[in-house]
Amino acid sequence: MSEFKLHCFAMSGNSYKVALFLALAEMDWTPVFVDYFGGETHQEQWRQEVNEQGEVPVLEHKGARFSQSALILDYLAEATGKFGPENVREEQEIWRWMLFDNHKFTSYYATLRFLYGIKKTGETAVTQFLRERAIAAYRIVDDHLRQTPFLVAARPTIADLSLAGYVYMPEDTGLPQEEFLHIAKWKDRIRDLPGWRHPYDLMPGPTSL
Ligand SMILES: N[C@@H](CCC(=O)N[C@@H](CS)C(=O)NCC(=O)O)C(=O)O
Repeated sequence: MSEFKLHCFAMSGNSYKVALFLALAEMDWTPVFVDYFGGETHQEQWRQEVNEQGEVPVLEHKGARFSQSALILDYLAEATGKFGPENVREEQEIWRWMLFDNHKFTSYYATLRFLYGIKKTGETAVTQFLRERAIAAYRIVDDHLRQTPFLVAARPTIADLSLAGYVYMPEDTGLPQEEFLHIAKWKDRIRDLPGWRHPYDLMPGPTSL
């Protein structure tokens, strides 16, 4: 039996943050497919047995269950000694970027992708609003990456893995990707890390609706 189990599905960028950690760190892990589009995370039994918050990713390790990707990444860094901070200042910076990611960088982009790129709602006031917010967050990250190869250090940390959740997803979201040159180079640097794999190759389940 694998040391780690990750409840996830291919199109979940939040799950990819954790799957990417496990792949890059060469951990012994197994994905457990969650039928999100079939409503599994809304089922009472799933919520009771897996996550009362109704979300993936959920990581199982040594009989305990963890949810919230940032917390899981922090747990994994601590448990494995990989991709974590080397001092308190770095730890603070990692959390500053992971919180920004959860509130803005991933959050607006993932919701835009879900509506515009996956459900194909077409352009609406909501997608316009989400795109504006996503672009504002992307500009901040792009500007930051002008000065540094990875978000908080010269090496990749869990902050990079958190923000990388959705950046390799192929769906068109109408974001002007050509504007974000430093994000593009950062994506290449992460893609070049040994063990990197695309989300759709790492996690099970459909890759379109
Ligand atoms: N802040 C959470 C977000 C997790 C999240 O939104 N997961 C999505 C899949 S990518 C989900 O399970 N959503 C369930 C729902 O909204 O009903 C994290 O980083 O783990």
